[in-house]
Amino acid sequence: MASTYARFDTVFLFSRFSGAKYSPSSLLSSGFQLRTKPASSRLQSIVALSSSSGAVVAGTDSIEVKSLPTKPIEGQKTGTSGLRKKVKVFMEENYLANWIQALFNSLPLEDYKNATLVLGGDGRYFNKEASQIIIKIAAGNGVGTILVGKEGILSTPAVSAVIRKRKANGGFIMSASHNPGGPEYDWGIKFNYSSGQPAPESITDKIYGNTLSISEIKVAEIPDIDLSQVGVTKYGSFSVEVIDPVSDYLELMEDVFDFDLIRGLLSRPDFGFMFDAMHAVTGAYAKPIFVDNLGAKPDSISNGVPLEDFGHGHPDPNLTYAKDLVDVMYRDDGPDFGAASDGDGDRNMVLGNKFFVTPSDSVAIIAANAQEAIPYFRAGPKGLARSMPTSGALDRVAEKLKLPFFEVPTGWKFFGNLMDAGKLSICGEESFGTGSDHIREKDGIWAVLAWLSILAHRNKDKKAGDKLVSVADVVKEYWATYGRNFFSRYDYEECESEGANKMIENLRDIVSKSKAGESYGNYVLQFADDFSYTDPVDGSVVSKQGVRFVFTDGSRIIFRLSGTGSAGATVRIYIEQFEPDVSKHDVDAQIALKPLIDLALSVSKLKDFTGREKPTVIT
Ligand code: VG1
Ligand code: CO
Repeated sequence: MASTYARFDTVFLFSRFSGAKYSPSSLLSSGFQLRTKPASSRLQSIVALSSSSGAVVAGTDSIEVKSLPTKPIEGQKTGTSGLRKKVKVFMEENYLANWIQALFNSLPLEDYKNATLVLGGDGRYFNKEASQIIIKIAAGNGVGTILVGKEGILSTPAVSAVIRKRKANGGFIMSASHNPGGPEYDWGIKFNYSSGQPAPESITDKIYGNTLSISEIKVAEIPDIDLSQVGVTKYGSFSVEVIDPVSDYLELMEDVFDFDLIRGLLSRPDFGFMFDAMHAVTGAYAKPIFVDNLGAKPDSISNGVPLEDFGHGHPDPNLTYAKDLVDVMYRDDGPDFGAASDGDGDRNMVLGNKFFVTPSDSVAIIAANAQEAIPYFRAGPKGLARSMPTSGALDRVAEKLKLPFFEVPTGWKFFGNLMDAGKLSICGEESFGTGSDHIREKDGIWAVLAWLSILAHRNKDKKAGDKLVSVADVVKEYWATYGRNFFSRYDYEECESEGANKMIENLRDIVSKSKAGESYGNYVLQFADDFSYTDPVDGSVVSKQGVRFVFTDGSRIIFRLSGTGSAGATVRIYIEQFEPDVSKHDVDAQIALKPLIDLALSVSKLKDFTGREKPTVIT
């Protein structure tokens, strides 16, 4: 039997707009069987109050916290970025609740007791129900305040920004990011810490450990919170504040960038702009930021309404899944600048007219231009960093600008410590992730504003009729200065796990026997290893982060298994080759890299192990 115990005296406060909508508390019909007081008995005790933030009604009552018995559930180990599974799995009895309770069981008491936590997500299917579950368990564990985005909406970068601005102790992000959403697809949850950064492995390992021993869930018996209006709802010392998802984030962007400079570019009749929100969370941000604040035309935002299933789309901004945008950008009369973002708004793809900017080049170009084009970097970046598989373009910028440089494993959580220690300003991943220490997540809209700043800066003295400096001009000038790092990634999605694991095991075996100086076709091996990383700030070590073959001319082939999929195994192969000769910079990357790609396929015996003839996505 579940035991019930009263917590504290409770004051009810709820928005004037939503007061009549209370329903008895229910977590999930399939999940919890809570005995709740009838709503009417609660409503009788409500006494009207008023508050400046729109919260207007209060009364006293006592919150009841119920201890629900539960059993451990296998497989709740977080991957590269939080826990991701099919939504049907998360909807199974206590699946989400167990993980949330395990999280509270893993945190030091002072990190959540009477503390403030943030909650938001990308608007995907199941977020609304999940919000209520998380709020009730947070209240049940003694959290003081939950700040939640209206309708449960907050982009991943916005969660990070809100945590930092409001000095919250952490936050939950309800998103499976670039994975598709809807009843048949994916759901995910991630926890970020007080600096706004994704929880480090020391915490996620603890959470996983606790999911294997959990026996009770503490749930506050409070009604579902109305998330449709900004305002405060209070139960005793627990309160839920529904916040506007955009304003804190927009304020931060105004601090980082010169909005007047960008407005000057976006309002030019000779500059065409297009942003594809892919029916994902940046739909909520694009119009207020690009149109209302920066003067872009309303029709420059496409797929701008966030939908629970992303309009049946795959909200991954790459050449395959953002095809609508790519088609428009490759028209002769297409816009001069185009960009897209992913499910939760942390990724970005940048295009010029008939020109794709690889993410590895993008971060290098932003870093090379940051000081002159972006006010936040006026004093120059403190340091630069990239994930291991990301091309070495950024390394060359760091060298030229004489900046500290770091190579970390895949996943944004590895950048945060360096930023907190003041060693890192700008960083990126080849997987369409770019960002800086303005927050502790990669940031899609930030990257778009960074590119617009560079273009605006380069074109600020151009008169009507002058030819504008284009995206392609900026990239080619960069290649001419630094050389070009040809880069491509092949993804083989949802392979059978067994074959994929065996392939990686075989590669590890090859690596362990390899010797410098060995020939691989026309390439000579410099070294091969399975990447491991020691955090320069806290000394923590992670290993097995990707098998890499590095050749004497700087070329690399790298193999990893994805840590964000929800079914089977996704194999990623990363291929890179440096070309200093300007006359060879215009070659198509797939042609330039063909010998290395063939080498990667033959060394790994990918076809034999996985049965796959072709990748599902090439970027
Ligand atoms: C992928 C990317 C990685 C990124 C991660 C989260 O991980 O490769 O660079 O940080 O997704 O991005 P993996 O393990 O599948 O390769 V997001 O936008 O999905 O939070
Ligand atoms: Co994402």
